[in-house]
Amino acid sequence: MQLKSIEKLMQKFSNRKEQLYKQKEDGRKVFGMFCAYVPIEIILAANAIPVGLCGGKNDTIPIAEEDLPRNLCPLIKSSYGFKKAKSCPYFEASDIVIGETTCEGKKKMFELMEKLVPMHIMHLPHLKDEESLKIWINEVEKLKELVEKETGNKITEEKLKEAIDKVNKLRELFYKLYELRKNKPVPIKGLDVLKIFQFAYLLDIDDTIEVLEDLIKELEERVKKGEGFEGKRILITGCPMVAGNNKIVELIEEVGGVVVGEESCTGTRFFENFVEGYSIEDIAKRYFKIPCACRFKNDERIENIIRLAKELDVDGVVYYTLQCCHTFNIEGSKVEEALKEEGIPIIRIETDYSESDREQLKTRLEAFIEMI
Ligand code: BJ8
Repeated sequence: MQLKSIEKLMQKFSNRKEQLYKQKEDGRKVFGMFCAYVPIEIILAANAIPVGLCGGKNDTIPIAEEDLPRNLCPLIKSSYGFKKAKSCPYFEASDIVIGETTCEGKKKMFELMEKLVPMHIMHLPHLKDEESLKIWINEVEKLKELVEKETGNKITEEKLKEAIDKVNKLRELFYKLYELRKNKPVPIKGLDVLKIFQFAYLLDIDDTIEVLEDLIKELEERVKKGEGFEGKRILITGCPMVAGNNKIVELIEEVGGVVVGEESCTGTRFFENFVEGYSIEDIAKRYFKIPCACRFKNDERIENIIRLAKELDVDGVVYYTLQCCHTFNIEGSKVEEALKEEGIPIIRIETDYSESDREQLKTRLEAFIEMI
């Protein structure tokens, strides 16, 4: 029961490298990014291209460990390894890379990475008060200046409005997708949705919008016919699962679960909240709200998880942490406590990009799914 829109997504992804290099030849600048906090509206408004660079593969970790400690988050090592090995076409296409002060590991890795590629670091304050918001608005202003300088293109009010409307449209489509996933049976598997989020960081935004529009129509048809997937309904929450890292979703769906939602940067943190207005300040305010565990006192995230679990009517929550990701790991205790109070079953999983724990994780997830 493969969806035509997912086939189209895969097709677009396989053509993306060629398309990106062609866009570069045509004079468009490429901005690499490591985080959902980078406001892509600014990049698009200067006719430049944003691409996500977070690494999701184990292969590049050994070369990264020549410079980085072994006990470090695999996402950080994989990303650094891709640059060091020059093996990622998106990295190699990037004219400049935007980093940000989110977690300790990424921040310090950027200090090494800036020897390999031109970088610009955005200061994301970890507090959520008014003073911090001012700092962040200023950071977004600075990004605008940098993007204008790098591209030689002025970000006019009109261009900014166009970009804001486009990214909001993308968000609206993701909201619709989440609405459709409330249905029983759920019309789409979690693994297909994960691919959409992963590729949304890499594809041309117009292509992602096209795929999502087709997908919504296909899913509406499925819902009308009562078609879809049965199984224990699971919400995943935690670290992002970037391209190459599908292990947990694959396992959940192998053992009788079906992922119906993701509270993650390859999930709701990517699209929730519209930019409400057309100024730099409006853009900054939307991104400032992203509830990443690297922020101090992140109760909105816990509220979101409970809300999503109820809205999507899940049977259980899989809390997923990458090894050595202290922020998400520690916040997991608060999430676990809050979910237990609500009577929502939760399992906490910590893993890396290797396959060595696959069988062990499968056994634990199988037991969890049987129990809920
Ligand atoms: S907004 S989640 S994309 S920082 S998993 S590298 S936090 S040690 S990726 Fe993230 Fe931005 Fe937050 Fe989203 Fe560090 Fe944790 Fe590794 Fe992480």
